[in-house]
Parts: sequence; structure tokens; C-alpha cells
Amino acid sequence: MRLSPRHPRYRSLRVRADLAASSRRGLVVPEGLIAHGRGEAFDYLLGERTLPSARRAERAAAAWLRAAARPVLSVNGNVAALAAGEVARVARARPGLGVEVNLFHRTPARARAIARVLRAAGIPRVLGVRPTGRIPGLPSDRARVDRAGIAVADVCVIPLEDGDRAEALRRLGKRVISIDLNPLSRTSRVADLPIVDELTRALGNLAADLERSRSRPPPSRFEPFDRAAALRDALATIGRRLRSPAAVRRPPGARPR
Ligand code: PTJ
Repeated sequence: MRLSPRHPRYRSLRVRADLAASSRRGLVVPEGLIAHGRGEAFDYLLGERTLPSARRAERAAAAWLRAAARPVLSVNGNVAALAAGEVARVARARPGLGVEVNLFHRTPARARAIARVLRAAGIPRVLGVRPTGRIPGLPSDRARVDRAGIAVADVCVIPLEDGDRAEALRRLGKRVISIDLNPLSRTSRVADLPIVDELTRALGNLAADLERSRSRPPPSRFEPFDRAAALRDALATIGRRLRSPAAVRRPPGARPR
């Protein structure tokens, strides 16, 4: 199908078409397409831009990654398909960051395919392809981790994650940074540092912050982050947008019936 760049929602249609193609190749599971739709809905409600509160969260996340001893970024099918380049940029800007494949719907072939995409994006060492450890008390395949990665990480970045694993990671005493457009999701609510922003925008901002601070010594401690305020701000933004008269005004060019 040909998409016209003049279509007002060209970017969104392009991303959908790319994800659908990734799903046909087996990189993204059909459930991942549904998850993307939910993300799109929240992005729409948030105004499809990075909120100032999300930007603050991204800056704090960059500082936590710099303060961490063993930080890891977890990658599932959607993340590899949507943002392999941004993951590589973050990994370049934070030497020592582990990049680990972690899948809810795991098959060895999918894990290998995702690792290939990450390597092609410029990440030489991809963890989690053959898991060597397990997160206790978690029934799903998401429990299967790398003993050199998530198992020993002190800070985990978990984009598009399910609430069970976010909770399990916290129980293990890890600092959890989530990236999830839904401020009501269990993942956002249990994370120590929830970033309520779209994945590619969030990782791009994180990479830019890390690149800017590379010449400075890393912080000696983890600055506290007001997670409740970040979630409240995202919800307040959604509420304001839903109540605004502009929400029911016809878009320019729409014909009256
Ligand atoms: O590749 P697998 O097998 O590990 O499966 C990955 C999916 C995404 C299918 C799996 O993790 C899943 O089912 O996730 P959930 O529980 O649907 O949660 C995904 C969350 O990510 C939802 O809260 C969405 O709102 C959010 N989300 C979706 N797309 C984006 C997003 N958040 C930020 N940016 C996005 N592009």
C-alpha cells in the first residue's frame, strides 16, 4: 500500500505499516500490534508530544543511568521494531549499558531475530538470547533473563513492559525506569521512575541527555524522583484535553453534515 506523505496522519500510518511488516516477519507478535494501538490512543490523549513532566523524567532517568553500576535496557519485539536505532544511540551514549532481549512471547527464533536487528543497528553485544537465569515468582517467559544482565542489574529500563515483571524487578530491589504512554498502567504505577512518553521520543531524549553529560563525572548518588507528581501531571493533561472545547471542535477542512 502506498502512503501519501501529505496525509495528516502520515507518520502514524507509516509506523503502523512498518509494525505490520515486522509482525509478518515474526519480529512483533500480533499482541504487539494491539499494544501499539493502546499506546497510540494514550499518545493522542496526551497531545502527541513530550510533556514537560515527561522531559523532567527523561533527564532524571539519564542521571540514574549515569549513577548506575550495572544498568540494563530491556528490549522486546515492539521496541526492536520501533526503536532499534534509538536503543543503539542510548547504548553508545552510556558505555557499559547492557542491552537485553526479554520477551513475553518467547521463542528461540524470535529472540535471535530481535538480536539480529539490534546488532544491525550497531549494538555489538546483545544479552538474553539464550537466557541463563530466572526472576523468581514470575510465571511468564519474561522471567527468563541473562545472568550477566537483568539478573545482576541495579537499574533496569523497561519500555512497553507488563506490570507483573515490573513488580518482580522492584521486589528484587532494582530501580525500575519504565517507558509507557499509559499513566494508569500497573507498570507506570509501580516504576520508581515512570516516563510517560512515546518510546522513540523518550529514547531520543534520553540519548541526547546522556550525550550532553558525557564529559561530566557520573553522579555519586541517585537523585530522588517524584513519581507520583509525574503520573498526576500526565493524568491532569489528559483530563484537561478531554474537557477542552477544542476537543469537540471540527478539525479544519472537515465538512459539516
Ligand atoms: O515482544 P513481546 O513478546 O515481549 O511482547 C511485547 C508486548 C508489547 C506485546 C507485551 O509486552 C505486552 O502485551 O505489553 P502490554 O501489557 O500491552 O503493555 C504495553 C504498554 O506499552 C501499554 O501500556 C501501552 O500503552 C504502551 N505502549 C504501546 N506502544 C507504546 C507504548 N508506550 C510508549 N511508546 C509506545 N510506542
